[in-house]
Amino acid sequence: MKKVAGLVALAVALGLAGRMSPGAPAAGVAFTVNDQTATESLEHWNNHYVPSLALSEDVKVGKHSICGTYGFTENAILWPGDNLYWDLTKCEKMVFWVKSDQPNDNLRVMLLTNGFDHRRDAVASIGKEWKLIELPFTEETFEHAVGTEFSFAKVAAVDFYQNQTGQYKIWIDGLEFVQGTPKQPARTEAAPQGK
Ligand SMILES: [Ca+2]
Repeated sequence: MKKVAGLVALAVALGLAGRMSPGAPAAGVAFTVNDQTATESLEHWNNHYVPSLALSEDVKVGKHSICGTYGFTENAILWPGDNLYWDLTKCEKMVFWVKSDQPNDNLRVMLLTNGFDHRRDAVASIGKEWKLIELPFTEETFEHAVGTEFSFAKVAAVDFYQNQTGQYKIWIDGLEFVQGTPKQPARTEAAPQGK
């Protein structure tokens, strides 16, 4: 019950409570993040904090990007679904194309395990032209840690957070969690001779 209460608290913190039910992915399976699932529709986005969040035809990949005007501390959240988590230890990095109507040196990309109180942040610097951002899922890249419960194996949301004074129109496209290169199987040791 404690876990359920925590998730409800998380949902409330993220402003997701109104979206928890119809349309959620099949139980236990977080959707795979790629351009088709994450930046061709608003289905998995919570735009509570960026009311203008919408599809745009100003694109880098496919037919649509995700665009909105972000004020200081305003943020848009991509989430895997009710009671679901991404296990990012199975992925190498996240990539996305991004641009803004003016330079912004402090777009934070937050990985949230349990609301804003248990997370890690990376910082992206963006400009007026489309730029490819690659963020390996490592503590070095997501260098800013908050709280004690964060785990790359248990990520309940990815949050794009505008941490700079002003209003910035920001486009995000081609967002993808990239699978790591499979490791070579360990060399089989030669069977010991005799018994
Ligand atoms: Ca797209």
